[in-house]
Amino acid sequence: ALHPVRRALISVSDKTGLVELAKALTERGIELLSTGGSAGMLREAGLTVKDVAEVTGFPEMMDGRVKTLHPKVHGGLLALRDDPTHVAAMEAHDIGPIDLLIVNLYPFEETVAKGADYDTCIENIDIGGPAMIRAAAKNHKFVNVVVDTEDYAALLAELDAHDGATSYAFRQKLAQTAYARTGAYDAAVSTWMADALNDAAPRRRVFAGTLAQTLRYGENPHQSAAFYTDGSARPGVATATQVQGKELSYNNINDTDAAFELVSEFLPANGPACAIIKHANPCGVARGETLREAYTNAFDCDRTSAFGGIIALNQPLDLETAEEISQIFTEVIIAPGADEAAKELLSKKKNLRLLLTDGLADPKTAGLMVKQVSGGMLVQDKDSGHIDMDDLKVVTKRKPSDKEMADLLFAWKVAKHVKSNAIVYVKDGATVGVGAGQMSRVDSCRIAARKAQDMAEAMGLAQPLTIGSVVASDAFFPFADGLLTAAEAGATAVIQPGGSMRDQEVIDAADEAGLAMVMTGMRHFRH
Ligand code: 93A
Repeated sequence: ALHPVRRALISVSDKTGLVELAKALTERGIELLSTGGSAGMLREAGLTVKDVAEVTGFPEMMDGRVKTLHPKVHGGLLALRDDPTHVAAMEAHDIGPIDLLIVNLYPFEETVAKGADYDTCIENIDIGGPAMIRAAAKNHKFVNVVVDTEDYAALLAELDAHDGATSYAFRQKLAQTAYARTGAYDAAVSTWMADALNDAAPRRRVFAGTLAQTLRYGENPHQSAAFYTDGSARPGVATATQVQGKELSYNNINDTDAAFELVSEFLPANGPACAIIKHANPCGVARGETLREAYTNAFDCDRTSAFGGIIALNQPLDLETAEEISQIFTEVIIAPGADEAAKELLSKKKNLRLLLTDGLADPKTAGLMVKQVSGGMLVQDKDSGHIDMDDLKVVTKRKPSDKEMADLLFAWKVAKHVKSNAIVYVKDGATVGVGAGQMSRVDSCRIAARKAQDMAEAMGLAQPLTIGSVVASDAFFPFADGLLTAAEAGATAVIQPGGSMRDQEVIDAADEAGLAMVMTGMRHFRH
């Protein structure tokens, strides 16, 4: 079902490529109708265009709130060209058919992202645009609707392939895209309003994203996958600029996100920090006097796992750190910037992806996490919980030393980003053993200690680095066994939420082993 395109209505906020498109349409003999700003730009470019106001017989009014909401427009979009009663109605009311609609909406999402005030956001809710888009999409049997500047080229190619007409399959695809756009647009409006209400009441929600990238495959090669972005301006994997290397994979995106969110816990003002991630868990996190030292300290936690890992830095990548990282194979580096010299060096590493962000992500910002289960979605606040020194309760006879305290707080921040059950040993501002994702806490304690033992052997050290370390547990110790395992591994201080029925038993065991222990009163499960 080829259908010729004779008349187009153009009404766009994003005027990218507008003049070129309109010229191309005019050259193909298509008559143009347009709204105020779009028409003005086209006339300036020397094109012939008819104002929608002239078609409707009404001026654009109420600050533009009413410009295209008129039967002469909507009748032209919705009329079934093969239905005699519709054709008769068009004739009776002097409604001309519109075969092509080019609309992109008021930039509501961008306005919100910019932090605009309430009234400005309200004014940027487009009403007439979505109404036309939905009308044209419904009538895709005859009408073409283009909502994305990126589809202009495909439209022209289609017109050329069919001598000024388009195919039904093409219009159907456009219509599907169009409804995805209006759906996402209203989702953005309702999400913004939910945030504005900010009263924790149960609320209907719509989750939508914009297709940013089709991925080669998902977690495994037999799964297809894509990356959808939510328009947030938060520094991170979705908004980073990829400087080099092949396309990120599904797992890369997931791990890069984990790495960057973790390293963002460490303010650059407190010194350089590095996180290395494998399978969404950190296999090394450290501070350092220099960025290079932060990296090598993180690397030394678990050199075996760090191979092919994802590295996040809390400061711009410099040459000496880039040189150090280049010693082994790394999948991705993400950092808030990079020196020219570092970029130059890495450019020789074809398989390494370098992603640069605009600063770090604020770990305290609120947001929602969505997790899919069969038959639905689980939605919760992002874990933006954090503790300060004042929130800690010393529960043992011995108080942690200042040095232990610094490492405890460091270990706690890392534990928040380790899959539960999480156990993190830290010494001198570097993880020395990470136990992740175990079904029993005591296993996580053992695994982390054994990994430290393995590293000591590999590095030819006299004793594992857990000797004289501190340990963090993401949730309370249900029994004393986990704590005792950590003490045996050489930990001298413990940080954990507390709240177990057997807290006293665990505290007694800590006292007996000479450990210092603090309780946070906050848990950091992560699954
Ligand atoms: O304020 S509106 O919701 N009322 C309308 O009737 C209407 N018609 C088109 N916004 C409306 N539009 C939007 O105006 C389009 O979706 C487009 O984003 C914008 C283009 O305006 P201009 O051509 O004046 O720049």
